[in-house]
Amino acid sequence: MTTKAQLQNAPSKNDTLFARAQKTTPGGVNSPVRAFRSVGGSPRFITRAEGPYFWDADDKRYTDYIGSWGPAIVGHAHPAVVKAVQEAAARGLSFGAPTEGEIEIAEEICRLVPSIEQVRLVSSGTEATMSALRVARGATGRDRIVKFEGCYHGHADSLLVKAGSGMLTFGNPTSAGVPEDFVKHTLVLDYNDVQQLEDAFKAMGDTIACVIVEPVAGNMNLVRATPEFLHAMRRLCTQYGAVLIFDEVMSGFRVALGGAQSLFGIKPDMTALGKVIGGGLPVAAFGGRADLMAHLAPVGAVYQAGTLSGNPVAVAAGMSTLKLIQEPQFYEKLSATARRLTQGMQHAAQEAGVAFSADAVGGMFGMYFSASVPTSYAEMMAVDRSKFNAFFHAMLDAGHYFAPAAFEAGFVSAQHDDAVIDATIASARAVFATLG
Ligand code: KE4
Repeated sequence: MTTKAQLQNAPSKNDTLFARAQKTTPGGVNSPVRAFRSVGGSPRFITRAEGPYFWDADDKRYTDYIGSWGPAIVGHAHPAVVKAVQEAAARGLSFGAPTEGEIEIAEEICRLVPSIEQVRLVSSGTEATMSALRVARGATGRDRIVKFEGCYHGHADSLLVKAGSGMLTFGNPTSAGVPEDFVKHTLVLDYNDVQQLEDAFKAMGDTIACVIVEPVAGNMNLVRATPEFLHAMRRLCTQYGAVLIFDEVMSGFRVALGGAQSLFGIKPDMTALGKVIGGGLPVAAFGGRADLMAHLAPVGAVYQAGTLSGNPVAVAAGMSTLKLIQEPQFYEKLSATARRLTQGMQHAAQEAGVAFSADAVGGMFGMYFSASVPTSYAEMMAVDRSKFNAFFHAMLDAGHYFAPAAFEAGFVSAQHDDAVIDATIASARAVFATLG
């Protein structure tokens, strides 16, 4: 008979699974951020999820504020999405041949994002941005690309770059295994720095193939782009014949039905999408002006391909999700939910005298242990990470699962109702009191 004391001292199932996972998979995870390296401790191995919740291997329930890093916008295991996947799977999992479902989702994406005249489906956001870059280079015949410090566009070699030493010097790899040669055409500038962007174009604008940007940054935690920044980017790309790529893998269908581009009223030349358009299964996409997309094989000379691109089961999940997010008031409610959370957290922190701020755009939010909302990468790097880590673990113990890193955004779903949000705020109030 196991005594209570023995039970309390028994290693958690999460710890056992984590130890086992590390024997066969580097870090025990299939994507680094999941390993809790930034916050310490063992990751939670999730066994099931429903609505705003998921449960770990010890059968502990959490309110989930990651939502699979964006895809779970309608809530986990939504009956309509599960049904669509089950019905599609019963018809076969993958054919390696075109299906009508791929036409339907392509038509829906083009209808919802007017800047996209033609679109190609792929299986990850990395593939989407990598392919969009290749189209831009193929269409312009230019090599140079511009990205911004703090923006993440997936792990394609030429995008794993940090800013060079000088302002207009080319980047250095952020990852081992990426040859200097692969990043020598990548210029890394400061997010929201209009002058620097102007200077770069003045210096080398006619050699720039494209600029790629997160129009609402979510990979240095949430940082809003200023309208001036994005409008200058649009003007300069047009003036110098560079392709403007909006990486909306995270912001697409997350901040608004038409993505961040609809909020800013800016028409990029190409857009990368992912996450929400797969509803949790692997669907991503890149698309834009028809004259650019015409460079893609088999029509044009820019090669790109994928065994599971447009997979019928994944497309069924994505299409079902795209239908649900078009329900009346979907984004009004989702934005109100995210705002309820961020405002409630700010009030709770203020009561405790903790330097804390928060922001939300549509259904994504940022929380910062700093007195004001960071507006740049440099300001973001100054937030109090140890306070965040203490907050993260205390909230995790209380059953609220936030991103296990200070520099990640958070996500709510249509199933996070007021009672769910208010329970999180109540827990946060107690945690802030210990941090004050
Ligand atoms: P994937 O290759 O992970 O599907 O997408 C890459 C990507 C591209 N562009 C943006 C704006 C993204 O946010 C991402 C991926 N986002 C991360 C969240 N920080 C995914 C989580 C992870 O890496 O495990």
